[in-house]
Amino acid sequence: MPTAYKVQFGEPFRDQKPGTSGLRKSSKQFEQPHYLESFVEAIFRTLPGVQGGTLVLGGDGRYGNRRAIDVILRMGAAHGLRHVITTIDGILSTPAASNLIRKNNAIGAIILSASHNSGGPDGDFGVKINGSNGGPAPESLTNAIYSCTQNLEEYLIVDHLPISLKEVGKHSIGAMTIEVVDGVEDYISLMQKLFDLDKISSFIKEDFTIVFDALNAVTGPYAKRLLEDLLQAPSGTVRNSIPLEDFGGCHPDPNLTYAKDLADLLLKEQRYSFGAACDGDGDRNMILGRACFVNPSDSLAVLTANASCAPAYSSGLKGVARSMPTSAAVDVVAKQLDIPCFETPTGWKFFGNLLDSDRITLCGEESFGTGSNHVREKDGLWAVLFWLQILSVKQCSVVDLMSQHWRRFGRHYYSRHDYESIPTHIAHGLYEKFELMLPELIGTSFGGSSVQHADNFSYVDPVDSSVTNGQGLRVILQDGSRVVLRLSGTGTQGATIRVYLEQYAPPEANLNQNPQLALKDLIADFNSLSEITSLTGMVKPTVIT
Ligand code: VG1
Ligand code: CO
Repeated sequence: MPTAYKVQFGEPFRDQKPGTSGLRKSSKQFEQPHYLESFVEAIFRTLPGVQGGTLVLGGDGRYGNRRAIDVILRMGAAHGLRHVITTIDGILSTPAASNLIRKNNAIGAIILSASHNSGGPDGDFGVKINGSNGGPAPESLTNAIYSCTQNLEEYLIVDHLPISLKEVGKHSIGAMTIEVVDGVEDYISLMQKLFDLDKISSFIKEDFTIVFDALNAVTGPYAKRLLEDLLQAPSGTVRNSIPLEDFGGCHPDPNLTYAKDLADLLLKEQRYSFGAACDGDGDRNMILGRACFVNPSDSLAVLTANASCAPAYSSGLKGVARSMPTSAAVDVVAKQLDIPCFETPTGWKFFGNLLDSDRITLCGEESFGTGSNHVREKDGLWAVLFWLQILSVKQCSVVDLMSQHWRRFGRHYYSRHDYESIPTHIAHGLYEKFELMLPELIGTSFGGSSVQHADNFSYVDPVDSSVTNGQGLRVILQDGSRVVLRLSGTGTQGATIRVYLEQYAPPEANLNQNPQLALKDLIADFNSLSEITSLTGMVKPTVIT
């Protein structure tokens, strides 16, 4: 039995505050001596059930994944974990990790990923912590982990050579067993339970061509097995399918800017009927049809309206939820279905209580995230299958499904403008200045309507009554349009300002406008009030979605 010993590192690291989704920093920062260890020590001191418990461990394969797995195994053994479940090559998507936690009654997971941020020695690394329900740790836990790091000067570890992750098998470090499982299998069998894959398979064989871009990140092996083996899509359907440490230099963020090759195939060349991509850790999805981009807020609304097409949801939905900046497209559907619709702060952790208490079945975010009660994370490939399932039942194209949807429910024109890598003091200054303006905005004219309500969103969890303040500035207009301003909690360089714009057009209105044109008055009024161009020195956003 290797003996546990303490390593002292002197000054505590004061900057280990988890953001929207775990601790995310540059790979360089994580490579500082003792940096990763300090955060992991805080997790092991704080996460309930470590002594004698089972932990799920893996990541999206980015640079640093393997080293972190070795360190966490050695520290886990020192802290008395009984069992660790990890995967071949340590490759594990975020939704698959959530499933493994739930299947194995684990105390939680440590997921090594900076999600949609770039990877490699010059990119980002991240450590996400999930709890025993399978979902991202709630704020109470991440706050406790952070405060633990503030006084931490030492950590507990054992010496051990790296465990081979090349094949399925069992190993041990002292009393702790390490089970290397195939990270893909359990996830695939979950998908087989939720969807009628035969139906999808026949549909895509009838001249409905599909393409998927894994962006050299974690979903490659999952998508290959699902789409090419099970659905029998032609080989090569899954592009960039091998997870690479630096994602081949690309940004594993499935949007029109960073998944441009895929977007060109569908929108410009119009070579396929359906296209999709997922992010670094497999929890996000982008859905495209021939000449049709599906806005993620609309995607949640479409899944909700057509949920009964999938066997898993054929008996109806308990309710739905969306994050505050996500458009109200799903609200309109929920109203027609007569089911509850909740509005939560940004970040998947806020859906956990609603899912656990069975108040909702589906939920989503504008940031290309959709999911259901099958796990406690957003799930990229699940969304892809769900879309294919609906299309296979309706026997229609993406563009037809979208236009039918808007004709029935109306359309929420929607866009998000991101201003990335802004000096922190400038971004915070702009935010604070706009917050101070909010009370005076009420009653004034804005974007062709007038301001009815303006505040900084605060959330009372309907299940445990916990309160979360300061979740984004909202300006709500008389006609239901909204402008929301938030600062990102996932960036690693300077600050990122996100501006979310939304305007509703009823079923009888013109539903085929370009969103940037439909929203131009809102955009112009926000830009001039916030002085975003002069304050940031940027004439246009870095990314427009
Ligand atoms: C972003 C998104 C948010 C999402 C979060 C984590 O956060 O806006 O909706 O939950 O990323 O996604 P922020 O604070 O940068 O806006 V992921 O794919 O990192 O797990
Ligand atoms: Co992600």
